[in-house]
Amino acid sequence: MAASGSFSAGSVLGSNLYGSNAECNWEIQPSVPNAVITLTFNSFATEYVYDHVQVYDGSRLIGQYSGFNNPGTLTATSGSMTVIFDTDGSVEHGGFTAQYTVTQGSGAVNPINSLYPEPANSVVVPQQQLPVVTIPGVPSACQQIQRLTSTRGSFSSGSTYIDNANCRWLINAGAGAQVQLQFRRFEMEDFYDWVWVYDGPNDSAPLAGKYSGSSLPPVMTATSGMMFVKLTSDSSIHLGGFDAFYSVMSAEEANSRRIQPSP
Ligand SMILES: [Ca+2]
Repeated sequence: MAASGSFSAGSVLGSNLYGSNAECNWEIQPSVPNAVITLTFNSFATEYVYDHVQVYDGSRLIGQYSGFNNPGTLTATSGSMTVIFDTDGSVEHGGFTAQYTVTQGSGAVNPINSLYPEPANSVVVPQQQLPVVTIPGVPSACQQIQRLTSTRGSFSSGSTYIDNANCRWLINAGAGAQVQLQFRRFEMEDFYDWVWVYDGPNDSAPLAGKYSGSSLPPVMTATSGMMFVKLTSDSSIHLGGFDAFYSVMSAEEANSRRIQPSP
């Protein structure tokens, strides 16, 4: 392959799906000395577990990926990268698009998984700009984080959620502000499908609660200025999901309440 480019399986731009019983193989082997290969997935949708993508740095497996979780950006420092896409005989999705760039590394041994240093003499190949792609039939929040910036609003899983979902909403209220969340409808497959609420920008933040089943979760408040909500489901049985309403209390408002004397 050349020093930069892109490839895909299936067509996430249209309604085309990848094929069943496929084994596709891409090898990126630049002739650049100390080549550092950076691969970025622009979109990703495969059947969880059964249709998967493996990415190798030389002969070392970086990871195996499936479902709707975009693997993001992966880096190979061994001089070659191999991408293998295996599918089984049933259930197809839109597949993926990926682009790669090759830069010349410093020749220093890079620790595995660390970010590589940007050497002064590196040649960075301009990245090809791909359009933002969406997969038909999959809610946008289940493809990329849906960002909510109004001071109040609602969001929903839709009238039913999807299998193998990883849907994400981020309410960004700003520093000092608080976010209050109230569910108005809630129906998740008990134990197998969950809604997670975090007090912070992502799922590494403190967990405010995780909920399954059909009881309405309590009203929750995030005090960090951001609230992250995630819906995950397994590969079978999808129910009604949820509708939720949120409102933001500004830093000033939160502060004035804080200094009020207790009753
Ligand atoms: Ca399920």
